[in-house]
Amino acid sequence: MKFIDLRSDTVTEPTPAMREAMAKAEVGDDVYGEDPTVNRLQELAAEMMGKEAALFVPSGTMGNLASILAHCQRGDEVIVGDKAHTFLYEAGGISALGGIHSCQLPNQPDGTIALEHLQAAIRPKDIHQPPTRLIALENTHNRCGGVVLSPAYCHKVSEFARERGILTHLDGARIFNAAIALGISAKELADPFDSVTFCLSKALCAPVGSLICGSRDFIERVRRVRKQLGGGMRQVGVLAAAGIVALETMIDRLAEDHARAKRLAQKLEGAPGLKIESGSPATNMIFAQLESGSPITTKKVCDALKERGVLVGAIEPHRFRIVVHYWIDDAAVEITAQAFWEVLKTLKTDHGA
Ligand code: TLP
Repeated sequence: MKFIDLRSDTVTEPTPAMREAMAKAEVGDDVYGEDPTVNRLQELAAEMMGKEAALFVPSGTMGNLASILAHCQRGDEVIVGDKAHTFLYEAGGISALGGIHSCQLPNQPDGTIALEHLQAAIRPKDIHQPPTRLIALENTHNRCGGVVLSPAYCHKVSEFARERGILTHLDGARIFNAAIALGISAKELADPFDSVTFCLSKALCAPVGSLICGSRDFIERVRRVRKQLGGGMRQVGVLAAAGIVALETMIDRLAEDHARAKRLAQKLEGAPGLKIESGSPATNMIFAQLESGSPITTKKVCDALKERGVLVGAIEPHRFRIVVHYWIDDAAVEITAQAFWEVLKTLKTDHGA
């Protein structure tokens, strides 16, 4: 059975154009810096983010990890949101591998961290305390609903950080979704930050890879960290070739995913016991909730949806994440909405509600 898979945009498979580019890619040994396709991808990425240089890494997780390790020494502190991917879903890599202390500040529902919280968290010069070295933000913010951080807010945070000699990093795994939603370039969103990572293997459909972008000096340090982590790859132009297709052809069409996500949310509106979160979807992710305390859980709904060929994310007992991407067409939107209504009606009847 071929599923309609809305668990994540990470499930996207490469397009035929990507597979063709991969088959034809010119390659070399990238640890020697001699893979022409990787070099081309890195130049393109740096240019699109308005940074001096870029480095290809196998995943978004390694992109954030290597960036934070290159910015911080052991015992330094990085400020992250308490709903940040780096904090929740990266297996504690920065502490386990880098001895880096994290300070988690509350993410507001709009994905920001309040400036007054940042202000209160900056460490004084005191040998008892880990020095605040870095502030990391996320755009779009996944766990906060795929919401978009504005360039104005990001500039405020980066000015605040710069005045205090603190560096800034952006987890821009889905920076192009944010840019398309705002109708501005990714460069404008990357501009406030010392470093940015973004992913090729989410909504852009490439099979593997992320780029870290920043100053030439920073990228040289990151290259060394990538080697330490075992992420130095050899004839990796076969993967970079798909990344080039992603950057050249897959960005503008993200608007279609956002429009389909809106349409699907509208169709789900009013389904028994289901509430679409306010403001959702901001980009390609719909977040929806069942009444808390209800015996109908997301797990039960997901199991029943699966039998109808639809997969969605049960990210909490009563909270769904439904992610629209390239492989979700209009027919898939219809089928998903219909399956949701049927399953929720049936479960409601079964539970005598
Ligand atoms: N996120 C995945 C899961 O890990 C939750 C998903 O399905 O959304 N930053 C952000 C904001 C992300 O959402 C992700 C992946 C990453 C980094 C890590 O990327 P990968 O999976 O390439 O290591």
